[in-house]
Amino acid sequence: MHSADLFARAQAVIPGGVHSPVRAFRNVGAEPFYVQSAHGSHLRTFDGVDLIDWVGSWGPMILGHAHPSVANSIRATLESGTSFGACSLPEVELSEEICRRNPWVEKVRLVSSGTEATMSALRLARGFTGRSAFIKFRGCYHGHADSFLVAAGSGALTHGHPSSPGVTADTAKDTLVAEFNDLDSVRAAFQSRPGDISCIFVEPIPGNMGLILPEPGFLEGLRLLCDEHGALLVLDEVMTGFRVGPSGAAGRLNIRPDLATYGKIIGGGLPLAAFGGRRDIMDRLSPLGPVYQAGTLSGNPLACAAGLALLRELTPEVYLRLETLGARLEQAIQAGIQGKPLQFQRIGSMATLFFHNGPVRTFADVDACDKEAFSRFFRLLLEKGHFLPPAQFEAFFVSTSHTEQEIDRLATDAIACAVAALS
Ligand code: HOZ
Repeated sequence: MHSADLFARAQAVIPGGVHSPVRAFRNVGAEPFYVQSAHGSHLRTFDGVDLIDWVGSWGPMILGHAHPSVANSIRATLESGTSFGACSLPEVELSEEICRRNPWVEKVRLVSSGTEATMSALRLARGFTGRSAFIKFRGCYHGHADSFLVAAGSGALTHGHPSSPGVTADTAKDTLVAEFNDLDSVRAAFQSRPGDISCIFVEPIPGNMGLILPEPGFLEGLRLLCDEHGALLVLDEVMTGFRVGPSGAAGRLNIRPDLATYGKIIGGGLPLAAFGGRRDIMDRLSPLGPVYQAGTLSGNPLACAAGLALLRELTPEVYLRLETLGARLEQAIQAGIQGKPLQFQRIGSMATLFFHNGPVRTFADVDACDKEAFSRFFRLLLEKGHFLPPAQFEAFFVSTSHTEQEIDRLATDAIACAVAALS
């Protein structure tokens, strides 16, 4: 059985053959491979190919695949059952751990996906403030709930549908779009709906239009504008939470959100996400308050056990190691791309190589990238045994399971493939 056979079978019963669009590799002009197994930093495909994985399941695999602590924890918990639809110990322990590591999370609720987390946080922000509209940023991605599929990033942008059919005009009118790193555009959005903005929703370090860094003062400015207008600041840390530091981007950049959303790492590779924040806001949730939110698999014991085991492994030494590996990669790549229309951006263990001449700081910069060159780059790098996200508008991830040799190999191969893709 080969990947091509599986993809043919899949296309007969699954739209586009995939359960999430970016996996189809369509915009990079390739066919997807099927993963047979994954250990540490490596994937093995059904075609017998060994790949170094820089996607890491889009973020959760911060320690690499099948980490023994996570696997053992899942195994041990499995013996007691897989889902109860009733309260259990792992959900309490994971919730405590999330609150302990993020002091602004006074209370947290667990859900099953990042989309659910952001959708629920937005409803809560609206319910708490009694306001309808909210501000998001062009190119930021917060999952695929209707309100967020307006000028969205990630797969929506990659596949050319940043605003999706099926989202009604009535829904979209309450989503105000501002420009990342441009406080004036945020002020204008506030002015357009005086007294009706419930919250600003933002990836503090966007990873869903490639990795963009907030400029000094931008996030602080958002905090001030929220306070000035009585709106909530919601940081979407699904990608950055527990990734760029033990308390995510909020901790690393010293920005205090009212609410925050988490996913990916906190489930240890199983479907789990969360939203949390100020006690007075969170207590508006049912059953304490009137804002409704629920889920049959919320707080699933297996997912909580996996997440808890992973979080307990994330010591200061782990973050130091990730920082060291990320810096090593950056140094090598920067040296090799000097003078070329390429831009490497990184924070900690997240990074993107943009096909762009000069810094990428706004959506306009992102939009100007050479996507054709990126497609060639992706295919060339895959041939050399590296799996990078199959899209320019994504970040890739270094894990503690990557070795120095693999980092150096990626740098060498990425430079060579990028130069080849340009010509
Ligand atoms: N949300 C993930 C990071 N942008 C992508 C996952 C997917 O689209 O399948």
